[in-house]
Amino acid sequence: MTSNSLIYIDGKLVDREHARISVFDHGLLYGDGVFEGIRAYGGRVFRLDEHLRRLYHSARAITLFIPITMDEMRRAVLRTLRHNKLTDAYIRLIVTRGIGDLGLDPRKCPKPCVIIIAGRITLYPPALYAKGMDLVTVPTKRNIPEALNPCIKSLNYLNNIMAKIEATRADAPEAIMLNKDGYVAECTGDNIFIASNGKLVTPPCWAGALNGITRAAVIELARKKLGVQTVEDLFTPYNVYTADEVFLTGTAAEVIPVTRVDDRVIGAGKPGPLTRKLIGEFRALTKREGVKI
Ligand code: PXG
Repeated sequence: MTSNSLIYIDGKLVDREHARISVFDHGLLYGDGVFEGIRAYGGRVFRLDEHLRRLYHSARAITLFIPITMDEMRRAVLRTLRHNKLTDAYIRLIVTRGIGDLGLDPRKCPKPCVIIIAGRITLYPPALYAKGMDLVTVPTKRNIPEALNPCIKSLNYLNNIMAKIEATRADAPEAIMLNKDGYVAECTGDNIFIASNGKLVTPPCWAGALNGITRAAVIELARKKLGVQTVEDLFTPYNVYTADEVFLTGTAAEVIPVTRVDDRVIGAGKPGPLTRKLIGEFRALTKREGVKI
């Protein structure tokens, strides 16, 4: 991010050095808030309305009232991008519960805080797309939906951070997280797909996966563009080890091949044909779609 970047806070664009929030903000004190990670490609914001819908749904689920309408939020995102002269960018949208006291009660937080940061994105190295990445299954289980539903993109990412630490210790860039029943849920910041016998499978959201925007786009592309049967279903690590192809999807990663999981070689040990086609289709989609900045 450049040093002169402008951050949107509650309707104002302020210099990065002056972009501050209170130590009494419950976003900091309790991880009480929601967020989105969005990307712009070539002057267009990819699936902006889908991201906004998910943000407002996450907020509703935690009874957080966002003080501006979705339309105003859309305009605020575009304005922040324009003022930062960004055409290819990563956009972090954050809504915190706002300033309260040193107690959990959100009723003490009268005014949620809306923050929009637009900057550059850190991507996986290109070599990983050519060779495929190594994953490990980590001991930390995905949050159970009955406690904190993984469909809520909340500011409390400790569950994913614990898993990420475990992956890093095993020298892997991403972790497979299982749900409490031992089924594959997702990764720390990406959704997972397996391909077996020409069919694609991804875990259903109720099994502990975020309703990924890239995931939805890939399901659509696989069905409509490639004519590949794509279903949401439960599967286990065994199904991952014995799949023909495995890949991850996410705003930062797009579509990224996986060629090793827990020391098992996946398929032929290199990115498979379906994965490669989807990488191409997804990149083409990001070039032709999106809300103009
Ligand atoms: N699962 C989780 C837990 C996520 O946080 C995804 C899946 C993929 O969803 P989308 O909608 O992006 O296809 C996410 C999204 C980062 C970063 O900086 C992480 C995400 C998005 C953007 C950036 O690591 N996670």
